[in-house]
Amino acid sequence: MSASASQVRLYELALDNGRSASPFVWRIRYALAHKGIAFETVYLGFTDIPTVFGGRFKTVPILEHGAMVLAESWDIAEYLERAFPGPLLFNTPAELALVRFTDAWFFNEVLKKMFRLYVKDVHDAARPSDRPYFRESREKNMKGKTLEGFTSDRATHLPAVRSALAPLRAHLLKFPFLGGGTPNFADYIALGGFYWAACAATLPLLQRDDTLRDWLERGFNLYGGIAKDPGVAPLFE
Ligand SMILES: N[C@@H](CCC(=O)N[C@@H](CS)C(=O)NCC(=O)O)C(=O)O
Repeated sequence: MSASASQVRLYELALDNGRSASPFVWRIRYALAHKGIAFETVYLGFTDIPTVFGGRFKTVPILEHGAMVLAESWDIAEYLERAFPGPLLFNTPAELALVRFTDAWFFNEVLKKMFRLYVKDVHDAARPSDRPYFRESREKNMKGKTLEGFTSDRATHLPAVRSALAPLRAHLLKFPFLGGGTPNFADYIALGGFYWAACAATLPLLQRDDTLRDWLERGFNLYGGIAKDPGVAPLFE
């Protein structure tokens, strides 16, 4: 059996409502769809991660493909590109480099701010058996605050997240996707972040008239409606 014909398994993070909710997992779900790779999902809770593969990995996504097992979303994306034919995720090294820049920008300027807004919501949406671990591991970085204390004034942080999104809005007024005429891994990185927020959020992230709406709609509808999920919380006020 060739490497590409053996079974692909993606280890994902499951919330109590059964949804797969991790921005890092979602970029890989999109990448697999982009390349047309069939895969099987293995759902893990936070506290299940150390119980698979002898505790080798601390985070999901984890990808298993024949004898190859790896974590870290960028390593997985680059592996998929090498191991599978089909549409390229990165058409040139320059595209890959720019997508890496987009990822660094999105993580530092947007995703970290979203984590700040939604950390308690993620706790509340996690499987009950994961909640004590999630609370303890996150509160360690909150300088003595509880999840409740840390997020009690979270609405005051909304304007900062919304204005951090200005570069996305400016670009998407000119192009249908971050990748230009067609979506690329930069779109998948950002869309994964928004889908993750929608899975747990109890506070809408965006204003009703935010111009990101059309791109989000297009992005969630890609690949037969990959992230179209009427059951998630509204992203818009
Ligand atoms: N750098 C990693 C980050 C992955 C990551 O942080 N995953 C989170 C879920 S969003 C996780 O598995 N956390 C496990 C934990 O907090 O114990 C990647 O790109 O894959």
